[in-house]
Order: sequence, then structure tokens, then C-alpha cells
Amino acid sequence: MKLVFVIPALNERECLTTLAVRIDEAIAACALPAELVLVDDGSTDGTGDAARELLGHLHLRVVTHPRNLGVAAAFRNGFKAALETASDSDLIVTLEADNTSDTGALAKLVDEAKRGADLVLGSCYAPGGAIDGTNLWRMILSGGANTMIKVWFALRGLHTFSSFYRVHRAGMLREVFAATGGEPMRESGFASVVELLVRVHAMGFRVVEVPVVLRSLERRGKSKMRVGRTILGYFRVMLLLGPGACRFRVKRRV
Ligand SMILES: Nc1nc2c(ncn2[C@@H]2O[C@H](COP(=O)(O)OP(=O)(O)OP(=O)(O)O)[C@@H](O)[C@H]2O)c(=O)[nH]1
Ligand SMILES: [Mg+2]
Repeated sequence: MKLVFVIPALNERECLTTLAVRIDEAIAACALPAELVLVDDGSTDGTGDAARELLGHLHLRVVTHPRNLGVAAAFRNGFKAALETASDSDLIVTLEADNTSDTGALAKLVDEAKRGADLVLGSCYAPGGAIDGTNLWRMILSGGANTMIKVWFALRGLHTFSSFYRVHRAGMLREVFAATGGEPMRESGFASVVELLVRVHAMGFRVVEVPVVLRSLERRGKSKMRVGRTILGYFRVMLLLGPGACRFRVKRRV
């Protein structure tokens, strides 16, 4: 079993020195071989070159988009690159490039996948999880969006839906790609990760959460998430997949 990290990055050059240290520590804690795919999505600050310099010791592949294509395209192309070298039992780890993902908890996420989970969510909203210093406005919006998504899709037992910090069994992702004609995310922006989660859950795969700390105070540089656009994206995903999509978990249905 190996880990393949898939990291979307847009203008995150100044975060990569710390990220390299964190990833090295996390890989050591998991005691598994690892590879890394960084998707440089039209960055203008030299993110791709900095990644080659700082993360090059990690069997790094940089997927370069000459212009910004958005989060969903970054994940899609990153997953495709990861699946080229991953066998079904390997684990594909997604996290943020801005050091806000709690890499200290990765070994726990990986343990859940080893115990049979198909998708493990790093969850700051699960009991035991936390958020380091975020603003009240963002917390209210994100709490409201979470409740709306949970109720609409009937996602019982889960507390977080839009986090990028996840561990995917590679064989599960292969099945989801096959079942969706290679397009598991029709939504292009940040809401695409909710779409992927709902599809995975609705197909009957096992989704579990591990509590993590969202390290908001670690972020250097600007947030790329546009709140209004993302909320509109949630509504599009809700209409696309329909209410109660996760109520009846019919094996392998999308
Ligand atoms: N490939 C790609 N990555 C992106 C894009 N937008 C953001 N990202 C990356 O996705 C991750 C999450 O973006 P953030 O700007 O941190 O969004 P967020 O975590 O919801 O917001 P904050 O809590 O303010 O950090 C970071 O690693 C970004 O570099 C994009 O258009 N393409
Ligand atoms: Mg972030």
C-alpha cells in the first residue's frame, strides 16, 4: 500500500516550505511509501517551480494548467494522474496547499482507510474536531451551508461536507470515475467536493469521519474561496443530484 497525495494549488508559493516539512512528517508517521501530484492551476507566483524545488524528493509530478481551470478540474486531473500509478488498494490523500489541513492527524485517517473505509473525511465539525481562529461570519455561513447540505441529501452521521482534507481508496475513485463517464464532478468550483462526496455516498461506499483541527491561523496569503460563488455552487449541486440522494444507499448507483 502507498499514499498518493493530490494537492490543488493556486498561487501558494509562500506556503510550500512549511508544507514540505508537514508532508514529510505525515509520511513518516504513516510509515508508507508516498508520491505526490501537485496541480498548479494557472499560478502566476511560481508555485510549480517552487514545488519542484521543495517537494521534488517526494516522487513529485506537477500537473500544470496554463490558465486557471478551477478546483474541480484540478482534482479531476490530479486524480487521473494519481490513478495512473495507484493500484486499487492504494490511498489517495487530498489536502490544502495552504497548511490549514491537520497533517498531524493523517495517520488516523489512513488507519480508518486500512480498516475498510472507502472515503475518510478530515472533519473539523465532528465531535473532537476544532477550528483555530476563524471569523464569525465565515463560521455562520459555513454552519448554515453544512446544515442545508446535510438535510437536503440526507447525509446522516456526517458533519463536514466541503473539506478538501480526505483519504480516498484508489479503487473506489476508479469505480466512481467509471460510473460517471470520467466526470465525477460537473460543478466547477469549491462545491465540486460536495458533489463528489454525495456521489460516493450514494453509490453505497463507506464514508467515515476523523476529527481534525482546521488550522486557519496557518494560512499565509489570500483565501481563494469566493463565498457567494461557492454558495451558488452548492445550490447547483443540490439541484443536480436531487433531495435525499443519500437516503437509500443502493449499491453502486450514482
Ligand atoms: N488548483 C486549484 N487550486 C485552487 C484553486 N482555488 C483554490 N485552490 C487551492 O485549494 C485550496 C483551498 O483554497 P483556499 O483559498 O485555501 O480556500 P478555503 O480553504 O476554503 O478558504 P480559507 O479557509 O480562507 O483558506 C488551496 O490549496 C488553494 O491553493 C483553483 O482555482 N485551482
Ligand atoms: Mg484554505
